Amino acid sequence: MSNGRLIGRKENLWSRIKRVALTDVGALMRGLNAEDLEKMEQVLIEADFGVASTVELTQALEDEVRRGKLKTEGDLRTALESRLSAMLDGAQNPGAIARAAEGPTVILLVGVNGTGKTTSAAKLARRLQREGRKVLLAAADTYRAGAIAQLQVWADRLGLPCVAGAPGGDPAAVAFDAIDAAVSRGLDTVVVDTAGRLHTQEGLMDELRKLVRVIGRRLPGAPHETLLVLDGTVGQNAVQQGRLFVQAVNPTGIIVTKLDGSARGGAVTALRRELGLPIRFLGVGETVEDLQPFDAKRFAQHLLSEVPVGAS
Ligand SMILES: Nc1nc2c(ncn2[C@@H]2O[C@H](COP(=O)(O)OP(=O)(O)OP(=O)(O)O)[C@@H](O)[C@H]2O)c(=O)[nH]1
Ligand SMILES: [Mg+2]
Repeated sequence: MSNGRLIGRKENLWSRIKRVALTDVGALMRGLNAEDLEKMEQVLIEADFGVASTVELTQALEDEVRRGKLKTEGDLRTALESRLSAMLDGAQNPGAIARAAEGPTVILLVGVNGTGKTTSAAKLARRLQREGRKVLLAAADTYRAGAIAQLQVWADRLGLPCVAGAPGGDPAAVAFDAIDAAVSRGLDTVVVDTAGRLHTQEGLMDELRKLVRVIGRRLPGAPHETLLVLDGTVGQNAVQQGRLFVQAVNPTGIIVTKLDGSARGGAVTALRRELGLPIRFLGVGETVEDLQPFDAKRFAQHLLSEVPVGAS
């Protein structure tokens, strides 16, 4: 890692763009040249935007400069922010969780190990509980030792019922039982936590496909939401992981976690662009309150200024 990058990490994105790519004050008047653009691309790539988003952004800006639309640094910043916001925008109302027309609503959380599925299940349950829904948690990670107990602890804290099977048991059976329990107890929402790791990745995808199939057979139209939980600190790796889940279980949206602390949010743009799914929530800490519905405009502002996402 170069020293420049280390310095860059502490500096906000906009000052980095200015320092690296807009050194020549005449650049905006004469039009951005290949070198300016290359430098801007470099800054965005280093900030985890990914190649596709970076190229799209810089080309759009170059075009606007060429047409004489951006004359000052302020114009450029505003244009970048609004482009980013448009790229990030995905859902009409990212925080609105679907509701089944009939019977319980089933929400599935999927993702690789350690991304924050179980924590996000608890956060989401808390949010839905606050909206007046009657929530039941389902511990369908039967693979990892301790996973069931972890979800049960959250359920106890939130005062919510939790359905779990035996360790090593069939996760589809847990989901099936959870739906039955919700129906018989008159609960309207089932949040299903799943495993992040099995013996193999293909094994995990097969298990998730089966889980979705069984849930759909028990309750036509379910799962009503499948939320893909991705770790915002792992950059392009999250894009790679995400692709597997998109193919296997057709998620309805993304929760990007761990965007508190020092995480840079460029990866969120790459995820939105390359997975083609709406960003629905951001995880911004380890407590049940640390879940924010995604706001594209606000996030674009945060990205440029690099105020921590959790702070308002
Ligand atoms: N800082 C921060 N930590 C988080 C966030 N979400 C989850 N974590 C932490 O990340 C770790 C893993 O979270 P889990 O919810 O257990 O992740 P998981 O995806 O269920 O993991 P597996 O069950 O092993 O697949 C825990 O220490 C969480 O407290 C977040 O938004 N911010
Ligand atoms: Mg878990």
